Amino acid sequence: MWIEPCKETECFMKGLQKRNPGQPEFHQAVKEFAETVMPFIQENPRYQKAQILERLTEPDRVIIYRVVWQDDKNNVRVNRAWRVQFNNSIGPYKGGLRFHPTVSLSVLKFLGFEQIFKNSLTGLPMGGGKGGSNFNPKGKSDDEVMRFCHSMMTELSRHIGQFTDVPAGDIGVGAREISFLFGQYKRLRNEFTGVLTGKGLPFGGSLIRTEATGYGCVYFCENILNHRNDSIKGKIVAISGSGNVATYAVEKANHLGAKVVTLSDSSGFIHDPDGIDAEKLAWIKELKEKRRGRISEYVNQFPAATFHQDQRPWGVTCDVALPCATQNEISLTDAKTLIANGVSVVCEGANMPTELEGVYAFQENGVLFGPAKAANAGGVAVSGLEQSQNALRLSWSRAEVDEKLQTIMQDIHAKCVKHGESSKSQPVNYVKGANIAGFIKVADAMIGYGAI
Ligand code: NDP
Ligand code: 2IT
Repeated sequence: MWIEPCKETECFMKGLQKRNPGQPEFHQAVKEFAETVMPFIQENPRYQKAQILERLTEPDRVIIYRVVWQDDKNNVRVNRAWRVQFNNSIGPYKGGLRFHPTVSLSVLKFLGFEQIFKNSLTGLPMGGGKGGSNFNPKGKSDDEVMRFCHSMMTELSRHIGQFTDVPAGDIGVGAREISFLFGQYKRLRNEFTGVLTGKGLPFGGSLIRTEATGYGCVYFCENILNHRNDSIKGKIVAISGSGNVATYAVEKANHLGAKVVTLSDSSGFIHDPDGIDAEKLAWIKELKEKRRGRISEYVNQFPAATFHQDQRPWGVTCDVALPCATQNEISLTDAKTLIANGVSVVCEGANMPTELEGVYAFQENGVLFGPAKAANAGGVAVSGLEQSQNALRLSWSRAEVDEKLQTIMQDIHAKCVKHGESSKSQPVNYVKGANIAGFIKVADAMIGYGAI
């Protein structure tokens, strides 16, 4: 009997929600994708016949495991960790590890799902995966973080490998954590391979990987503006977050002549009308990377700025907004405020920072909206370049990697325009463009493999 696949997003989503109860973030990510890709699938019945959307939304496998470690007082502590190996049709699984108390299967499935298409957009041979733990690194000593990472890798090492699955950083996982994780992998396997990316420079890391997501996001924003015969130069920019992605987005926005007036963390945001220049940024990097401090401390150092407790920066008037903290940090209300204040471009440095209704509001009001899959792909792209360098046993210069990153972001922009521009007079639908362009490569590979 022929099983008719769903032809409508609504029908498809009903089934997906039933199969995956209690996973709202995963539902949200799939809905945004299915809404734009379903019409394309209908125009190309071979995708429908092969049930590609049904297959793509079911991970290859999910590994769930216990991580036991001891704190500084010798208490035994228990966390849960996951690795979602979503799809390896076009290359080994690739995607970050997140350490945050809010990490759940739903969050990691949304991230892993989006990673499939983001990685496809980069043009590099990388499948999609994501992992992490509900471990909270805040307030933990370096030794505690080390013991947690070593214990986590003891299990994770059975499931990853340079040709199988190559994790990297994400929220709460930076240079310190990647070093602990890599050290333990090397010890367990007696093998020095590019099993992780975002590694330190002395042990196989790539130049520009630290900067890549923030830089790439601003390059993508510049591409969007250039397509409209405009540029970021002289624009007022609001950025959220103050971690890896946010700080390097500030740096590149400054390089290109923009003025960044906000940053934030989970306690609130700072507004500096004079702009966060290179000197202030150096102070923030020291605060965040070395002292692991809070963004509120900025106003003690730079009194012209103000701190707004428990608020997000979207009420500040800006031309460009770059959400670089976490998922669902721009609500419909925030989007309406940004629109009312005249924002012209929103580019997602974080993953799924805009609620779906917010995305629709931006699009309906002519705001150029660069979705995460495209706009923050620079990080994983340079991870891919790190893998290439590891395989070749050599290191490229800063300039070489930066040039490749810029080319990749330009190519992604061109793919979005190809599949998302209906006419020259209409704004490009970057959501549609990114989803369809990312989908085609993965779907064609899957069809080639047969019913797997
Ligand atoms: P970091 O851990 O370096 O920084 C995260 C920042 O976001 C911190 O300022 C943090 O504040 C804030 N934040 C985290 N959770 C919340 C929350 N629930 N509410 C408010 N603020 C929050 O992470 P990254 O900069 O690496 O990641 C930021 C975003 O970019 C994430 O969405 C990530 O998935 C995405 N991304 C990261 C890439 C990378 O290469 N690192 C690549 C592509 C995307 P606080 O310290 O108070 O928690
Ligand atoms: O969301 C992301 O793309 C990342 N956290 C980076 C993944 C990677 O493998 O570099």
